[in-house]
Amino acid sequence: MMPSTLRALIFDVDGTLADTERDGHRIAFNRAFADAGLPWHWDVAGYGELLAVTGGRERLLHFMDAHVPQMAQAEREMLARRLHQRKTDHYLHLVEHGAIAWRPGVLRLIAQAREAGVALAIATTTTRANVLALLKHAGDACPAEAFAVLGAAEDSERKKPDPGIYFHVLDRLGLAPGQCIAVEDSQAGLQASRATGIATVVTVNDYTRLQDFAGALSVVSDLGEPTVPARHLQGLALRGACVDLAQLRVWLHDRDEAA
Ligand code: XBP
Ligand code: MG
Repeated sequence: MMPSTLRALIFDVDGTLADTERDGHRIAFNRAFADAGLPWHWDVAGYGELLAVTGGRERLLHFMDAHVPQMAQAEREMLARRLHQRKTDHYLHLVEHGAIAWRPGVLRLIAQAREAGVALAIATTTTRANVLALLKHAGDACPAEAFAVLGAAEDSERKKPDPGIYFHVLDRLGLAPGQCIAVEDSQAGLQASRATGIATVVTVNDYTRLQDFAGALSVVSDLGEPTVPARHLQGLALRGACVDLAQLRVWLHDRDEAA
């Protein structure tokens, strides 16, 4: 087997670049419900269950199936669209005002990849405006221009675990799956990336740590920083304190050896 050369890192967004769900999307949904005079409130635990449905509008429709079953389908879809637009406005406001924390090691690894000429891409099911706002808030550390491809909800008809967004990103990068590594935080994300054959590192969070990550290259607590080591949880072992390019290349090599 030809040894794989790492040419691109493909990052998921929600839960991977930053802890966006609990303190971002969830709050934004609740604000949209309040604006519309609806008595709905998504608490931290309940939102974790709703995350089984990927895509904010799809999540809303799923919730409405149980809570307003009497509402006509067309009306339900219109309400979901309106609430989701409002929710996006609130989310953008939260990001712009610094409510969202970047996860350990992400900006470090991105900087290292840029310096080494390893391409960067995004593969997310979230709305494009949300990604742009998140990147803008990171400033020079992570400008949108640093990403060769920015694949978002608008680029794939189906949401993860469907692999559509990963196929789109590979196509735009002009690379084979074996030349890339994806970083994901969830089982749905891992299923999407793995279905295209991309080796995937999982960084878990409170909403995803108990999910099934069989088939991941390695599962770690986060990407880690030299002074705040990541914890290895599953898959290929973590050799140092954090996930850097050298570690990713070793993992790709070890995977090839085992194949
Ligand atoms: C996670 C999602 C998204 C967000 C909400 O995306 O499923 O739907 O929860 O964003 P990923 P929207 O992990 O692939 O980044 O409301 O814009 O859908
Ligand atoms: Mg995610």
